[in-house]
Amino acid sequence: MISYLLSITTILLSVIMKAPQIIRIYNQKQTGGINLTSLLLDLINLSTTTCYNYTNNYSLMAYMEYPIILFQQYLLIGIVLYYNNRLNLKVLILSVLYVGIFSAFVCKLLPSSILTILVPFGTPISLSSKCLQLYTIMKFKNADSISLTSWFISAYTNGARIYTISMDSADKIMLTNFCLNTSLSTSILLASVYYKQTSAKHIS
Ligand SMILES: *[C@@H]1O[C@H](CO)[C@@H](O)[C@H](O)[C@H]1NC(C)=O
Ligand SMILES: *[C@@H]1O[C@H](CO)[C@@H](O)[C@H](O)[C@H]1NC(C)=O
Ligand SMILES: *[C@@H]1O[C@H](CO)[C@@H](O)[C@H](O)[C@H]1NC(C)=O
Ligand SMILES: CC(=O)N[C@H]1CO[C@H](CO)[C@@H](O)[C@@H]1O
Repeated sequence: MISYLLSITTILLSVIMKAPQIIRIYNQKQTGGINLTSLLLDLINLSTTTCYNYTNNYSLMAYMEYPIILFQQYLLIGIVLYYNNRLNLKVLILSVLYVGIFSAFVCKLLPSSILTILVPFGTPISLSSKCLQLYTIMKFKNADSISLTSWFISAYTNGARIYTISMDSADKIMLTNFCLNTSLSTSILLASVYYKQTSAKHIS
């Protein structure tokens, strides 16, 4: 019963995970505390996962959340580039390159065995993405544009997976992966709460 509730809320929440972050940046018209490299690492992870699932003919319903999160990630990176005035020729060229590679995998012009090699890198990529984000907040002592809701959802969904995995398979590697992910998301959440409060005191 608890497992079932956790699974349902995890799917529902992960589908809207990035939206609060996009809305916050849009409202603030700035990106203080956000690390672009971290967002790009997330993009790589999400793209490989989506492509891999697609080329393996899994039913779309089984991995529906990935393309939805991927779409939000495009919006998020787009809005961050926009408010940093970085929508330039270099970004255009890189986007074309990205779309080309992505389409080549989807159309099976590139062998899906490459994706099979890339998938295990998802874990270190996702962990380094979070480390970079945490490091940026601590270094600049700034979390102004960080969405607490998005990072709460991230901590919650990863935490819920620890519970569901320990209930059904108790796979040690996956448990370690989700424990690390949960601690990093929680650290980012706590660091953001802390630096939002200190910067609020500065202003008043
Ligand atoms: C993101 O992190 C990388 C590596 O630490 C750093 O080089 C880059 O300047 C950071 N970007 C922002 C916007 O802080
Ligand atoms: C997926 O389906 C296509 C066409 O139905 C087939 O050619 C391909 O081998 C399948 N791929 C896998 C990994 O099952
Ligand atoms: C990155 O990939 C790993 C392994 O495939 C996955 O567990 C994790 O949820 C992914 N992270 C994101 C942000 O999608
Ligand atoms: C439904 C399904 O099998 N999804 C898979 C998508 O790809 C990731 C790897 O990145 C697998 O962990 C999922 O099981």
